[in-house]
Amino acid sequence: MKIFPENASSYGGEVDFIFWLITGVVAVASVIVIFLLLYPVLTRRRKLTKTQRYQKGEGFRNLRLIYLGILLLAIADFFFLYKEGPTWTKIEETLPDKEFHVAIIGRQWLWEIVYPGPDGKLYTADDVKKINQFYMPVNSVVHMDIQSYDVIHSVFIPNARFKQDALPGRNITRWVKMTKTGTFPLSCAEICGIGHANMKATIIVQNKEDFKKTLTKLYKK
Ligand SMILES: [Cu+2]
Repeated sequence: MKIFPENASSYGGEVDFIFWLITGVVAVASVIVIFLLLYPVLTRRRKLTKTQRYQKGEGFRNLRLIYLGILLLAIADFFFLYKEGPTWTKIEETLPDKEFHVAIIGRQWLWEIVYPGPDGKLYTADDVKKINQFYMPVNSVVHMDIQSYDVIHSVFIPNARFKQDALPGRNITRWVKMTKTGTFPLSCAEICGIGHANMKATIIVQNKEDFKKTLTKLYKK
C-alpha cells in the first residue's frame, strides 16, 4: 500500500519506519481495547439485580487493571522513544559536513532561495537569489539556512520527510541529502495568510555535472 509520496532522501526511510512502528503498535492496542469493551457488553445479558457489583476504586485489587494499563502505556512510550531517538538526533540535532549551502527565506507568499555566488560563500555580495526554484546536487549534504522576513512559515519537503518552521528573527540550519534526481515540491506548512496555499517552490535535484552547469547559468544572469 502506497500512502506516502516517493521517498527521495537519505533519511526518509527511517522516518517512515517510525511511522509504521507506532501505527502498528497503536493498531494492535486499539483492537485489544475495542474487544475488552465490546465482549462483556455483547455476552453478559444477565438481568440487573439489587446486588449488582460495581468497582469503588479502593485498594490495589480494585485498581489493578488501571495500573496495568498505565504500565503498558509507559512501556510503549519508552519503547518508541528508544527506537526513534537515534533517528531524530541524526536528522535534527546533528549537522553533517556540507557539500552545498543555501538560504531559504520565506515571505508572504513565496520562497527566496539564496545561492552562494562564484566565491562559494553564502552571505557575500555575489550571492544569487531565485524565487521558488531550489536547485541542489544529488547525493550531497545540503545545508539550508531557514529564515523568514515576516510571519511564521514552514519548509515542507514531503519527498524528503522534512519539515521545519521558518521563524522571523531566527536562522535555523537544517540539512537534507536527496538520493534521487528529479523535481519535487516544497510547500509552506504553516498557515501564513491569504496566499498560503500558493506558497510553493520546486526542488530540482540534478546530477553533479548538470548542477555545476546550472550554477554557471545562475551566475551569468
Ligand atoms: Cu508561508
